[in-house]
Amino acid sequence: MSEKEVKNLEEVFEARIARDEKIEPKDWMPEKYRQTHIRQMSQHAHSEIVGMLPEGNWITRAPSLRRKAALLAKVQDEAGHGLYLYSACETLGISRDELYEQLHSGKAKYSSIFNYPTVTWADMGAVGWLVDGAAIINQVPLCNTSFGPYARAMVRVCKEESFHQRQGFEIMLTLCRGSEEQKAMAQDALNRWWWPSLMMLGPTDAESVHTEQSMKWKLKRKSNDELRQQFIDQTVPQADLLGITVPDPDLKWNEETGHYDFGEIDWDEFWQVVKGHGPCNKERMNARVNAWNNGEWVRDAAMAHAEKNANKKVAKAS
Ligand code: FAQ
Repeated sequence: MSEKEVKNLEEVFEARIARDEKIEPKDWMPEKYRQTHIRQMSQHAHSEIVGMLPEGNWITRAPSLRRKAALLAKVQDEAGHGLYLYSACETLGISRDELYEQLHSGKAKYSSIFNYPTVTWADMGAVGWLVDGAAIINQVPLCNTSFGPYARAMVRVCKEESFHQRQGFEIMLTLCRGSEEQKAMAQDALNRWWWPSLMMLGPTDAESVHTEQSMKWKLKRKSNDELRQQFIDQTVPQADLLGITVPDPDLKWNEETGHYDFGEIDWDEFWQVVKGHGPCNKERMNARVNAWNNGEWVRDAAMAHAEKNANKKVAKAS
């Protein structure tokens, strides 16, 4: 293709983005747009799949049948989200095997938040309330993102995340209305999950290398700092309602800006976790790699079965 032809295609593409038209897999797109989407969508898919581990840890120890059923359903939903996202990613010409390989080799990232341990039952409340709460704030704008398959996957994901957030909040509410020990457990979970939840929304806008381009392509509709402020403004009144305290002495309502001011985030901790040195990074990766290796015979059997059926159909037809 000549330079002029590429330039024309780029102009048509930019005009479609400007008109808020969805870009579909078979449409022409700049190579960088394709790669950026593979990066973000696959990291998102990996996060959903790795995100099943901290909660999976509590399925056998849920305090009642009702809690166990809800937790099982939530973890299953997360598997579903990973699958929609991997499928949406595959429409961009990368295979599922390549995506897994990127995760298992450490080439692709997944969300920092899932490298923290879930040590008490209250963590199931805090993860639903705070982690799913932050995830929804990040993902609602993605329902309107420019790449069609990602936007459509996000519509269903957001509906389910919204249920997850409410079930988490309800666990916290039950604990906060319970005994002194239960309320202390809820407070302890908030203390441990608050700052990692703020970090989960990504580095500050000044440090974010991808935001500017992703906003131009309407992949991102809001910046990391905007989403973080929205999360804080929405969540602090919920903590007040629960009667527990956000672990930030600098947190203060600002009449002038109409937002909460908040304290310094420990970005060193964030980058340490992103680089693989968080409390559970090794455990999480080992769990995923072992699941892949131990599942080899299942994949082989499924392929052999599919091949046998296909051969049978060919034999019948001839
Ligand atoms: N953890 O320039 P930016 C969930 C990396 S799903 C690790 O700001 P961008 C559901 C970033 O990749 C949670 N790495 O990047 C659930 C980049 O590195 P790279 C996941 C992070 O893409 C709930 C570098 O830092 N959600 O929770 C993180 O413009 C409960 C520079 O950053 C999504 O993936 C981080 N937190 O903005 C499941 C949503 N933040 O790639 C189970 C979609 C940044 O150049 C239980 N993703 N980095 O090597 C996004 O919205 C964006 O990708 C951001 C980052 C906002 C995460």
